[in-house]
Amino acid sequence: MSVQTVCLGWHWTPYRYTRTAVDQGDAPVAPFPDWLADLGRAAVAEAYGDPAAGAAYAPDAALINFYDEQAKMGMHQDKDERSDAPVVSLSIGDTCVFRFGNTENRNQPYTDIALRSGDLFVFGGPSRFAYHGVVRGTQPGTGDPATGMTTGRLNLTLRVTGMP
Ligand SMILES: O=C(O)CCC(=O)C(=O)O
Repeated sequence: MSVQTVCLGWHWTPYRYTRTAVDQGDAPVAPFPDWLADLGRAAVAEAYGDPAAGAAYAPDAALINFYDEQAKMGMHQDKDERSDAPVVSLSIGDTCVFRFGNTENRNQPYTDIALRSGDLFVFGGPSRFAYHGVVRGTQPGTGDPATGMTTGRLNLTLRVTGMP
């Protein structure tokens, strides 16, 4: 992993969620905003074709990752949550190659997908614990200037931590 990360709601460090940023002097964690939960609910409703699944979705943490041109993220599973609720991923800025694998191990078979600014990707059902990662090298100049980002890529993943 070579991204820069900030969290909302709960702070994530390998391999746990905490109420404060334990690796940054116990700094407070910014709250998880209602509008972002609404976006997550809309994404799940659309991906599942099921308004009830969307309405039931209650994310309480977001990891926000910034990728510069050199950044990558190795193949991993999102499994530090005490919940199998979907993970909703939103991409903003430069296009990347997202590698979507299988649930058994970090090897092939996997599918490489270009994630562009504005793309939403939902990990749910049998794909919830699929290995995934980002290939090194976002594609400079491919973002949408209307986002206000001049360089790099932001990825937000919305999660249900299952924490009390
Ligand atoms: O940047 C991405 O599209 C993937 C992010 C990711 O895998 C993660 O936050 O666990």
